[in-house]
Amino acid sequence: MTRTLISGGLVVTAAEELEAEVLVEDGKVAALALRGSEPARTWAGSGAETIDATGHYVIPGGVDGHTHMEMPFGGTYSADTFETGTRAAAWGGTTTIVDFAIQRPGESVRSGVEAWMAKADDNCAIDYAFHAILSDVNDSSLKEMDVLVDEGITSFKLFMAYPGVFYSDDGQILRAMQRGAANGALTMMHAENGIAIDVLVEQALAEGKTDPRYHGEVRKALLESEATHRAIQLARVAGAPLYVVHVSATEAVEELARARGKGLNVFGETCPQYLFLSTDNLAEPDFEGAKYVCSTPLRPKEHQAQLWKALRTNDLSVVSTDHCPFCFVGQKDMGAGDFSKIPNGMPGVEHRMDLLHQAVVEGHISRRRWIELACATPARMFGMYPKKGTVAPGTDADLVIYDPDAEQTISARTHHMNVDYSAYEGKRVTGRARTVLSRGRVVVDRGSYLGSAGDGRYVPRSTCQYLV
Ligand code: DUC
Ligand code: ZN
Ligand code: ZN
Ligand code: ZN
Repeated sequence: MTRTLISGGLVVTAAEELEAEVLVEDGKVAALALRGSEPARTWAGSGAETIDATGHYVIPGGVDGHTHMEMPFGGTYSADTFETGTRAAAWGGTTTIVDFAIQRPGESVRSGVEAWMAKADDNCAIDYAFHAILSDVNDSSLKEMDVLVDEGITSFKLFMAYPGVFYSDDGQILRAMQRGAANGALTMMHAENGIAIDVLVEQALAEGKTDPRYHGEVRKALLESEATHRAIQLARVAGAPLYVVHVSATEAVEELARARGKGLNVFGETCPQYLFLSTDNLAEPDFEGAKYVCSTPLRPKEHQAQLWKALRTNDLSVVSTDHCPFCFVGQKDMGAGDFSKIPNGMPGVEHRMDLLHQAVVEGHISRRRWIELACATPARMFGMYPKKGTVAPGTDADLVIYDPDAEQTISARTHHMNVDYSAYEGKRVTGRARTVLSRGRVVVDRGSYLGSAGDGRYVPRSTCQYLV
C-alpha cells in the first residue's frame, strides 16, 4: 500500500474550508482529519511520506469539461495532442478533461468515439472522458446514443453553427433531445445561428472586410441569444435537459436566466476568454487579432460584468476552457486576407485554474465558488462526482497543493501547451499550482514535471447528477 500525508494546508472544496490533513492511500483519499486532532497526530507519527502544504490550499484537481485535443477543423488540426494537452493541463492543476469525440457525417457515432479513444489511449498524463459530437442525427445514430449512455458517454454536443460541417437543423436537434429525454443524456449546444452568420460572412467579405475583427462583428450577440432561446424552447418541447456551451453574450445569459427562473433544467458554461478578453483583442493590428478568433466570439468588454454576475447567481454554473489551440504561424495565418478561414479556437487548458483564482483575488467570486465552477460542478454535470471534483474519503486523490501567493506572468515562453502564442501574454496573476497529484501520483512538483503519458485513465461517466 502507498500512503501519503498532505499536511499543513487549508483544504478548500465547493462545500467547505478546513484546516485539515489529508491521508492518501493507493490513489484515493482515505481520510481527512482536522489539524491537531487525534487521528492527525497518529498519522504524523506513522512514517507516511509527507507533503508539506503549509501556507497552501489543498484543492481538488480541476475538471475541464470542454477541450478539443487534435481536433480536425478548417483543414487543420488543433495543435495539442492528448499527450501535450493533458501535460499542460496537469501543469495548471487540471487533472481531468472531457474532450469531444466527433461523429463524421455518414459515419456512426461509435466510429468517432473509437477514433478519439485511440488518440487518447496511452497518451494522457491525467484522466480523461468523452462527450460525443453528433454531426449526423438519424435513426441509427439516435439508437447508438442509448448504448453509449450505458457505456459512459452521457452527453452529446450539437451545433446550430457551422452549416455543412457539424450543423444540425432544428428537426435533428429536437430528435436528439427527445432521445436524451428518454435515455438520460445531456444535450450540449453550440448556440449560434450559423445559417444567418454565413450570410453576414459572405456580405462582409464582399465589402472587403477581411480582418479578424470582422469575425466578431458577423457572429452577432443577437444570433447567439436567438439560438440559445431556440435551443431552450426545443429542449422544453422535448422535455430534455440542456447545457449551453461557451456562453459569451449578455443577451444569451438573459435567455438562460429566464429559463432557469422557470425551473427548467437549463445550464450554462462560460470560458476564461470571455471573462478576461474582448473584441479589443480581435481588433489588434497586424493580423494579431487572429489569435483571439474563437466561436462563440469574444464580445465587447461591457458583456463581462453580466458573465461575472451570472457566475455568482449560478445562471452560469461551469467554467471550462474550450481549449482548441492553433498556432499563429502556419495555422491562424490560413485566414490572412479572409477572416472566415482562420481556424476557430484558442489555447487555455493550462491557465483556467489560475485565471479563476485571479478572479477570487479580484473579488469576482469566492474561493469556494472557484472550486465549484472549476471542479465540483463540472464533475457533477458530467457524472463523475464525487470520484472527481472534491476532496473527501473515497474520492480519487486528484489533488492540487495551490500556492495562493505565487506571482506569475503568463507567457508562451513558459507555458506547456503546444502552441506558439499565449492569449494572455504578459498577464500577471497571483496563484499557482505547486504540486499536482493524479490518483495519488505526483505529476507536477515545484516546476518539475514528473508524470508520464499513459498514466491517465479513461473515466466512464454516469448521467448528469443535477437531474431528478
Ligand atoms: N469553437 C471554437 O472556437 N473552436 C472549436 C469549435 C467551436 O465551437
Ligand atoms: Zn462550440
Ligand atoms: Zn427569448
Ligand atoms: Zn468547443
